[in-house]
Amino acid sequence: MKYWDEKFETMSVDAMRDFQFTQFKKTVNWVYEKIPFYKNKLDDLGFKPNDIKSLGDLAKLPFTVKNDLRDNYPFGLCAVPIQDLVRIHASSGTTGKPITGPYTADDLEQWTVCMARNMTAAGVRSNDIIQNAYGYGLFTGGLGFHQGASKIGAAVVPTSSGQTERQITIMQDFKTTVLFSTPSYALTIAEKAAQMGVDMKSLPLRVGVFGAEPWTVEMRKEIEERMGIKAHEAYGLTELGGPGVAFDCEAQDGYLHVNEDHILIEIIDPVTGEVLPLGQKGELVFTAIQRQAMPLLRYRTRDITSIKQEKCSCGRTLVKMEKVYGRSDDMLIISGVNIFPSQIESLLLDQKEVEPQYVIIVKKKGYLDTLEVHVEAKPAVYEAGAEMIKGAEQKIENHIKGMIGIGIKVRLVAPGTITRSEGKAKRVIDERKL
Ligand code: DLL
Repeated sequence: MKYWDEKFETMSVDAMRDFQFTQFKKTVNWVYEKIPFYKNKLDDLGFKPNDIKSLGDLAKLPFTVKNDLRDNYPFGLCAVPIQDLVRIHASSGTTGKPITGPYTADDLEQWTVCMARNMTAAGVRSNDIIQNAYGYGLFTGGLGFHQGASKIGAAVVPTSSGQTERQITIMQDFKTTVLFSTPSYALTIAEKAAQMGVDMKSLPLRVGVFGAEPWTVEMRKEIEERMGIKAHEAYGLTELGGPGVAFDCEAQDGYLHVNEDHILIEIIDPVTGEVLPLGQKGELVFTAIQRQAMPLLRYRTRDITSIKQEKCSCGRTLVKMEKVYGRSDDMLIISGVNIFPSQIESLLLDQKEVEPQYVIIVKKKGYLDTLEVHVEAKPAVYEAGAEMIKGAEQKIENHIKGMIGIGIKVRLVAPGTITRSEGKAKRVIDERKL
């Protein structure tokens, strides 16, 4: 079976728009009736739910931003009484109050179906043994993937993240065929296996579904190579119910299918808020059209991407969004040039002298912001001594300068000295804020 939900995954664009319109109208009525925050916002605009005549009216609605969720913590944006909730997740974020993700039983079922689509597209089947190394707990990764895997009838091993040696032992003993984790933790597992003398390529593991943080195509290839697997992707966020928002398919063309029967997608100019045309990069904005507990209108994710609408070689018609390489908050501006940490990752990963373990340090020198990249040297390079290291640093600095036009200091550090990730990797240390 190639699709989990053939009807929705391969629906004609016209039929999808009709379906979305019905759901969209229902949702706006629902939030207007049930959530005073939205009623007030729409009243302020003089907009009534019955004014909605087409999907184009979406652009007339107000945005919802992260601070709206924080200001209404914990249940101010909840459309149902607490007794109707069956689950509450939360994301800690980096600053301020956490963000809550409440679910009714129906929300939970829909989320599970979206996860089953994601896994089916990645080639996961009911006879697989899945090691789920996303963190279980408030984070949506652990339970979201668990539910999807149970739905398709596979055997889930709920290892959660961490205890990396044990992950590898279990992988050998249980003959795990599928791994779920963040990409950075997958790399940590591959490295630990090598240290333990385990050849991952000889294990039955064949597929990984990775996400929850930006990772480049180069990183995907690195993981595929080290583990001898096909690495697929999951994208999502707590505010929209967790993973299951978008997923890649066999085409692996750097784009992810969006579950657009559940979520309307727009790309806006992050400064003006104007909706951008297909193909143009901007901030991703989502409207949930099937959720009961917390259906957000025009939620600004801060993730930067673009969208394209074309039938995919996999047969799915679901709109595609480009892989997210970063959030607007993570963008660094150095000498007037905008850079995402993931661009640096791409440039480092094709350098043979270094390992894919790096951290970017942002400093202030006088009035200027500067970047320093610390990347682990391959053991042979490190052992060859100072001259070899200096030469490699110089070469990588030139490579980066040639590609993005700015001077970045590169330091090769000793193998094993950069903190390994067990969840979302911390790639940037901003010393300006220390
Ligand atoms: O990270 C949900 C998730 C769990 C997605 C497991 C995939 C797999 P949050 O902790 O709320 O939720 O973080 C959401 O993480 O806005 C993006 O900035 C980033 N993110 C998530 N998936 C990807 C991805 C989960 N595939 C935030 N590529 C989002 C790039 C991603 N960034």
